[in-house]
Amino acid sequence: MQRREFLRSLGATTAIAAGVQNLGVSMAMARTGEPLRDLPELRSQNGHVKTKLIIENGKFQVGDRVLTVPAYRFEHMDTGSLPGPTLRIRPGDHVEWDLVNKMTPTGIPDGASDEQKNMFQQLEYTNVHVHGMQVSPKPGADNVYQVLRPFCPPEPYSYHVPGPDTGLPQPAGMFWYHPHKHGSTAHQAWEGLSGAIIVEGDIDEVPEIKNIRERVIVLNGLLVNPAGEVPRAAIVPNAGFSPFSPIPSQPTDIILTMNGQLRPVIDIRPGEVQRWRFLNAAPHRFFWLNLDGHDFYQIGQDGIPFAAPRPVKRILMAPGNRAEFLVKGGEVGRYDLHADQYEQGHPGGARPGWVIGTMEVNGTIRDDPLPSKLVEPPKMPDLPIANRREIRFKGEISGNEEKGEYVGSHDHSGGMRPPVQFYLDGKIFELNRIDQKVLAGTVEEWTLINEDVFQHPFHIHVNPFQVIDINGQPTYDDSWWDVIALPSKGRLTVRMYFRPDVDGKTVYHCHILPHEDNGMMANLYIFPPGTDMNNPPAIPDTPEPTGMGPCKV
Ligand SMILES: [Cu+2]
Repeated sequence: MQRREFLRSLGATTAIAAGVQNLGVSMAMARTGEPLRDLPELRSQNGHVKTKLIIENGKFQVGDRVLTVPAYRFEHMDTGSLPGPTLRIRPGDHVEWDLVNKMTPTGIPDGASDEQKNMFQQLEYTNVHVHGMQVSPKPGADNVYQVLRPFCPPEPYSYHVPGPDTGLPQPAGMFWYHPHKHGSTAHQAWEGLSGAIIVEGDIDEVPEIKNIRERVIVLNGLLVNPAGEVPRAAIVPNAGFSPFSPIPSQPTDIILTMNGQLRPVIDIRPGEVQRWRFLNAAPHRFFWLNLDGHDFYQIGQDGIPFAAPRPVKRILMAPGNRAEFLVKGGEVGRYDLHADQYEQGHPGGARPGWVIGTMEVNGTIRDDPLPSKLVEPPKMPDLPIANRREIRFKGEISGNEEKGEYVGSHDHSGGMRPPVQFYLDGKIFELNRIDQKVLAGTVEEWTLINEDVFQHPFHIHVNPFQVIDINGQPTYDDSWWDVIALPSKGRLTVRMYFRPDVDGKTVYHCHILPHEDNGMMANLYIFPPGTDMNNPPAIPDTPEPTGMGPCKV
């Protein structure tokens, strides 16, 4: 099939599936409208958390469906939670958890090999990433190169959350954890494997915030087939051939949930101020949030607080983004919370609009104050720009006819070449190719060039960044981000400070997780301060994961 015809047929099947999706919503009406639930939580005690993070298959009622998916639980919990339970900590805490993988395959086994490829594979292999946490990426800590096969011995992870003693404490806000095993990241996100990490600190002491009702809200995009399982092939709702997989997909449906619920109800009193913390844990879908009749007073982005609340009508959340804001209840009534239709550049068309929940204003009138100022946000150090880089994003979608330069030894060695690939600087991910070498303690500017219509969201581990310009226009905005959607066929420049006390090998990638799994990821090596960057030491190879299949069934 010619490329253009293929894209046209993709558009057609997606349109059919959109109808199926709407049908799914109306059928589910009977089960919507439950009060928004609070997720289970584990709070650090005396600066410490020690638990197990267990993944186990379970059954979950979502709308009128029963989903069979793997879910996270902490050691003290009897059953898993969809999405996962919340971890609540403070700067300076030490977190230790052992990851336990009891995932069992649903659907067609994928014939996992132990070779890392840039395609969907090893769908029950996992690991865990603490997104936005400014902790070491080294083995034993936030190491995304680790691979834990099912029913193998638990994998210990331990994180020293930067405290005030570092001079650069972890900001107080919302972060999150999710699987980051290359090849199964998207699949496990479609299953809802994700959980919030709340870091409490200075902003929690702001008088107008301190005692108000807080809601931790995890948005998921769950991809389910009629059996209530996440199919092993499709990545977008379509009834035919999936562009992301070599095998035909099943009819599927994406459902958007808040804390695992379809269209839940959030109650608030007239004049009451609540604090809502939103995480977009969906692998592929932007949420363009707005609430009928109400403004949002945004107090933080990607876990990093603002100096003062910013009133906004809408907030755009790319996959991986967090937005924290205050909402003040208006007059008694019901107000829908929307994820508006959004054109994120997908060849299948705009993602359709959804009502994801409802706010119900009821009860005794009060008049809670909104804060006028918050806290002192982290400052970009006044250092010369040590390096300027350009990173190019390009995929075999969005109307691109030509292919990028094909680099990637694994796929040359006889492995199946994925049908669609996504490139950074013309290359697909390669475990032991170091793409960028940086020096801890320096400031750099990276210009991110998007050659696609698709708004690839850039994410980098460990250190957040500020956006200096978009398409050459200065932003004059001191917000910090760890995920930023790139403009269609455009560019933006980010300024990053590589904190001096964290070094090691880690990654940057597109946070559209099917793009990441299909190659749009690269390695970053952060050398410790004092390294001679003209003659840096050799970097040892990251060992390939060894062994195949589960340890036992
Ligand atoms: Cu992308």
